[in-house]
Amino acid sequence: MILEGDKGAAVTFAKDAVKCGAVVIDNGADFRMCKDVPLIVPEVNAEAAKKHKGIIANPNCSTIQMVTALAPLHRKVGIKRIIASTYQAVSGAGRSALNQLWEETGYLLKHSNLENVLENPMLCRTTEQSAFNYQIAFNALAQIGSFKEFDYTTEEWKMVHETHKIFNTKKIKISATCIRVPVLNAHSESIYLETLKPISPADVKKLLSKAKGVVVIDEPSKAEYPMPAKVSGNDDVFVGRIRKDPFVKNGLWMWVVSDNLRKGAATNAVQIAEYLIGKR
Ligand code: L14
Repeated sequence: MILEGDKGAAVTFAKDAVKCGAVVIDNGADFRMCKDVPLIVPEVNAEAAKKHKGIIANPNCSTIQMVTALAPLHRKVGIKRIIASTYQAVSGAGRSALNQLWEETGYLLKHSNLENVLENPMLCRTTEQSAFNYQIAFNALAQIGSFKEFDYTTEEWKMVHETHKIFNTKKIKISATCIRVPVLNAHSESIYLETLKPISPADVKKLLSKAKGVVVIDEPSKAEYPMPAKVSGNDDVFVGRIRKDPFVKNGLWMWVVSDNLRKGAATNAVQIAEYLIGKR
């Protein structure tokens, strides 16, 4: 069978698999916003998975780690507004993207030197075959996906629409900026939120420490906080830098790091399957 353009394999295969009696958990973006397709993060909205009609969607990696960290807070004090900035790893864009980062880094180390790179950092040429349009080594790209409404990218809109669907409310004001950074694996997110009811940073730490799938690493006195190079290879969502906005009532910051290939994709899909067969 031929896959349809740049659509995920599920567009071609899911309906037939469902006809044969399978339940399809799709890791792609094609069905996420369809009405009859539950969009599931087990820690957040597992029960909604039961309403499936054969297809269940796995959310976008950036959405999964954000809602996993925020769900306990949303349940307890309500979230009014979210402003998120992501620092996304190259692995999300696939093996060819990882190769691009690796090769560019190697090229610059071999053919240039620090003084030269500081003066003229964009030494790597990209081609039509490159995963990113621009050099990713020693760089940061303010584009993930393509540009859409109000000049937000598809990745930024996914964080808005998918979060609304998973939390089952469109009332939360969400705005995101998604940035690609030259990190190999695990996405980081700087998340600012305003809650409806007040909660102290100490209580946020307590609440998140008890939450399933969440690990708090937040010891400023010991310079301990989550970081992608350490979190890569783990299944949990790691949260640190929990602190209040001294100027805004009910304003909070946190730093959320998770392995985008594991909890952001494969692990979450397996957890949905485990829930369906009663193992979670
Ligand atoms: O929507 O390029 O599942 O890092 C996941 C990987 C979107 C792009 C998705 C990336 C994709 C993202």
